[in-house]
Amino acid sequence: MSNESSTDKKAIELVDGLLTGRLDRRNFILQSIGIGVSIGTIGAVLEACSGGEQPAAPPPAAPSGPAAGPAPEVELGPIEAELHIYNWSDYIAEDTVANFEKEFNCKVTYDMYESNEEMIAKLQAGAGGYDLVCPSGYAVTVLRALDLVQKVNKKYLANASNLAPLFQKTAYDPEADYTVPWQWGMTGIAYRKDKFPTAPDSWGLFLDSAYKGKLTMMDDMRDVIGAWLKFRGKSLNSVDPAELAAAKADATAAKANLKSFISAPVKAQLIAGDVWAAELWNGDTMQAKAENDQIEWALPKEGGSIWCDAMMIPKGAKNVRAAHEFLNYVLRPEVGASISAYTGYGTPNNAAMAKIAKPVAYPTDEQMKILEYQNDLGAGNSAWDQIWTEIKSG
Ligand code: N2P
Repeated sequence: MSNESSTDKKAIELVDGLLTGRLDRRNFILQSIGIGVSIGTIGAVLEACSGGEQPAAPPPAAPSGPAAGPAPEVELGPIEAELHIYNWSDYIAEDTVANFEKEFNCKVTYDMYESNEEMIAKLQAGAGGYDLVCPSGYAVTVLRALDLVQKVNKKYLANASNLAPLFQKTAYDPEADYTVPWQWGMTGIAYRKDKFPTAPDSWGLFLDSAYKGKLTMMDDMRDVIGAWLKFRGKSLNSVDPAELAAAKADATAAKANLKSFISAPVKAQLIAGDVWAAELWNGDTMQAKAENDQIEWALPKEGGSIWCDAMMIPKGAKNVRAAHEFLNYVLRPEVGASISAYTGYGTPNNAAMAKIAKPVAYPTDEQMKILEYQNDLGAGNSAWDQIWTEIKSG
C-alpha cells in the first residue's frame, strides 16, 4: 500500500521521540493511535522501552500517565441535579428516564447516536458535556486508548452483582474498572415474511438484483465491511489487504441493489413495506416486529457479529455521582428487565432475565461457531476508513 512507508517512517520518529525523551508516554500513545498503530503494538513498544523496569504491565488499552491513573475509590459528593446521557437510538424503555428523574430528583438530557464512530467523534471534539456514553466492545478499547473515559467507582455500583458472570468480566474490560454492560445483540438480516417466505440465509441476498431498490445495509463501517468479510468466510476483524479488497468489491456490487445505507431508522421502511430486507440488529428488528408481524430476523449461514455495549463515564463529566446512581438504578432487576423487554435485546443482567416474558436466550454453541465479537482494528483502522469512504462515495 502506498502510504505504508510514510506510516512506518512516522512510527520510527515516534519511537525515537519516546527513547530520547522528546515525547512522554501519553503523547507517544496518542500520536501512535493517530497514525493507526494497534493498541497491542503500542503496549509492546512501551514495555520494551521501559527496559523491563516496569512492574506488571497494565492492559495495553489503558494509557498510562497521570490522567489515566487508578481512580481512587473516593467518596463522591451528593447527587447532582442533572445528568447528560448519550446513547444509541431506541435503546431504552419508555419510562426508564422518567422514573429515574422522579425518584432521584435529577433532570436527564438524553441524546442519541446511530454509530460508535459518531459518538467517538463527538467525544473527541470535546462536545456534548456527557456523563454517560454507551460504546460497543471494540469502541470501549478505542475510548480508553484515546484517554476519553474514566474509571467507575464500584462503591456506588452495588447492583453490579446482578450481572451474569459472563458479563462481570469482559474481554474489553477484564476487571470491570471502566464499564457497566448495557445490552448485547447480534447483526443479521431483518426481512419481510410476505416477500421472503423462506428466510434469507446468506449475505449474498444483497447481491441479488431481483430485489434492487428493496434492500438496505447499515450505515456502519464495521457491520457492512464485516458482513462481506463473513460472506467470504473471513474474520470480521480482518485487516488483510486482499480480504478487504474482496469485501470492498462485494460491498460495491451490493450497493447497486441498495435503497440506502441506513441503520436503526430503516425500521419504519420495513414496517411500511418499502424495504423487504435490511442488514440490521436483532433487537431493533424485534421492535419493528412489534408493529408489524410480517417482520422477522435471521442470522446468515456465514455468520455475523455479536456485541455487548457498555456504559462508560467520559473524562471531564460534571455529574459523576448522578451517572453512578443511574447505572446502579439500571442494574436493578426490574429496570433491566423493562429495558430489554422494550429494546428486544439480550440483558446482561441475570436477575433481570427471570422478569422478562420472552428473554433473548444466550446464543447456542452452534451459533457461536459463526458469530464473532468485533475487536479494535488498531493499525487496520485507516485502511477500513478509506475503503468505507470509497464504498459510500463510489
Ligand atoms: C440501538 C442498537 C445498538 C446496537 N438501537 C449497536 N451495538
